[in-house]
Amino acid sequence: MYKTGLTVALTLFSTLVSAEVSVKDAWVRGTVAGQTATGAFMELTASENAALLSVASSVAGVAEVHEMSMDNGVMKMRALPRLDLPAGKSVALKPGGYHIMLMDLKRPLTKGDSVALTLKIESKDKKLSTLEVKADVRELTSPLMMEHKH
Ligand SMILES: [Cu+2]
Repeated sequence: MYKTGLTVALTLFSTLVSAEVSVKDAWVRGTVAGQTATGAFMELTASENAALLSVASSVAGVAEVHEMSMDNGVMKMRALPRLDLPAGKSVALKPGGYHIMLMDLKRPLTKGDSVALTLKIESKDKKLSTLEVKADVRELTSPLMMEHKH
C-alpha cells in the first residue's frame, strides 16, 4: 500500500515539473563605447531532458548560442543549433565554453544594468516554451572570454 502511494506521488511530481529549467547566476559582460558584441553566461539545470534552441534579447539585434573550443591552439567560436540540457545535470555557460553571444548591441551595457533574455526551450516531448531570464551586467574586469594562460 505504502509503496503504491509513493509511486503515485512521484509521478504527479514529475508531471508538474516537466521540462522545467532553472537558471542560476545569469550575467552579461559589460561593454565599452563602440563595442557591438558581448557574452551572456549562466548555469542551466533542466528537471527533464530538454534543449536550449535559441535566445532573444531586446538589447541585441542578434543573439546566438555559441560554443568556444580550442582548435590547434586557436580559440574558435561556432553557433550551435541547439544545446542539450540533460535531466538533472547543470550545464554551465561560462567564459571559454558555451555562451550566449549578443551581437548588434543597441546600447552600451554597464555595471548595474540588467538585461532581459528570452530563452526558447524544447522539452523532451518537443514542446516549446520560453524562459525569461534577467541577467546582471558585470564589469569588464570579470574573467575574460578568451582565457589566457601565462
Ligand atoms: Cu561567441
